[in-house]
Amino acid sequence: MTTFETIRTRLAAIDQAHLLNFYSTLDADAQAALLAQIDSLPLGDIPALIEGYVKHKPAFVLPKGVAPAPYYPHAPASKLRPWDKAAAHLHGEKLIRAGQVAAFVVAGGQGSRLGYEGPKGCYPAGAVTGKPLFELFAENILGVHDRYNVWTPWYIMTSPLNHEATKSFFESHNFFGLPNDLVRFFPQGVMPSLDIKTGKVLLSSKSEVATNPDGHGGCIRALHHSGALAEMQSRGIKHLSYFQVDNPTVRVIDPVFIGLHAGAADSSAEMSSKMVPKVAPEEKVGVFCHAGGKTQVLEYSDLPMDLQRERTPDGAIKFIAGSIAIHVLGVEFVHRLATDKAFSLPYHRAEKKIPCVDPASGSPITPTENNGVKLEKFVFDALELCKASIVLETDRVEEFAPIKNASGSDSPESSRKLQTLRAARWLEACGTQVPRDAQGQPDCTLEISPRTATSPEELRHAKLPKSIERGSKVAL
Ligand code: UD2
Repeated sequence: MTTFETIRTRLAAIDQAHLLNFYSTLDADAQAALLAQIDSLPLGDIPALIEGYVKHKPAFVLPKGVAPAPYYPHAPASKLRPWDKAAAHLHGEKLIRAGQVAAFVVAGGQGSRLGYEGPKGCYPAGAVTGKPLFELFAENILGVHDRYNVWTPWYIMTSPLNHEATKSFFESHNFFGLPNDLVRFFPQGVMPSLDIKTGKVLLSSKSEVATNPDGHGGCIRALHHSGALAEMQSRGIKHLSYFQVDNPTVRVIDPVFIGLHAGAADSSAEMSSKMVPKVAPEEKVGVFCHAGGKTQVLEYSDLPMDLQRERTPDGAIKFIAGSIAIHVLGVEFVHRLATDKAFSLPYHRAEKKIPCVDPASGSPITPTENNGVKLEKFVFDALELCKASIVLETDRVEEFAPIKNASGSDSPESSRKLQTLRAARWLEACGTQVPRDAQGQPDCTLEISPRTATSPEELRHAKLPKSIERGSKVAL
């Protein structure tokens, strides 16, 4: 049988023969590309996925005895759970100096909410300078080199949809001053996008299947398949500092968090997380919970609202630990999962508007309501597979100023304000006067490069102005 016949037979067996409806109208190159694309998809899994995620929605089962996850409080002297921050810091620094830590950003998402064309990491995010997100992360790594005299490798997960654009962005910016061989790009996998009513795989054009990146949880397999994991092991890297591409204030390499992850008595050093206290029960973030002896994140849409609204006797939100998607992953842990044939993270279903073509006529369809289902895996579902996993509380202003939406919350504007607020706090802690308005907010725009400092303690070593002028824009 020719490849065409083989693929046609396989598609017919799973009721997806329409994917070749326009095959005979394509030129030879497009025909070959379409067959190769179809061949790369997990065709055998499709019928069960349609049954389980499109025709029926998977039922959420609340884990028995679910309770809030314990966490290390931001203030180490807190009566809640005292801990030794200085010891964690020292331990983390030792691991960084020993070259056992790498940075890992997941940057394969489509960033459709922001309405920005191109990889999200190219978005101008610096409050004053407009430096792209990728440059801010690179400056974190340059800062680590300045402080510890060690180069921290940086792994960047892209998707087939933005891989080349991401690489050329780094090339055209000369890797933002990082040695080229320090940065490694690898693409995650994709899943076919499915018609919301019938489950049929959508065609994005007559010659291409509509696909979507398989979620940040796809990183476990992608790290392995790409060879990145083997490279890390040969470099002696033991811990991956994991973060999302949308957060300009993330501490790319945080010695305290890394030290706690690797050294705390109740951590298995497999996967650890940072959290911020939720501001309101309705806030739309995943929540760290504990059930059956395991830490897990329950999505806000799954955790029943009456539980989200529960309060402790002193009036605080009981399920308070909101996920900001900052983790440390043990390289051994990722290796154990990725090489286990039985390993798989669950899929999550998202309903989306997916531009496609009519499978009968080939006419383009621009949907005005959700017409498709995307299936994605979430990295935090790996938490349940850890022997023991810890959560560290952090301050929202200190390290969470994400850019997700074009306006309103989590927008470029809210991020600029948070970057400024954090810089104002740090400058004031170092004795610089910062003008504030009647509401107590900084009356200026500030940006501190992560190369200059990633904490007020580091900022003390920088040359600082005595005061900031009202209304001015200052980058340090
Ligand atoms: C995520 C979390 C949410 C909260 C929030 C904090 C999920 C489902 N929710 O929401 O609980 O922690 O972040 O900011 O994760 N990505 C890939 N490949 C993919 C999909 C996403 O690399 O296939 C990356 C994407 O580039 C980004 C990150 O994952 O860096 C988050 O993706 P998102 O925008 O879908 O997640 P969000 O903001 O809805």
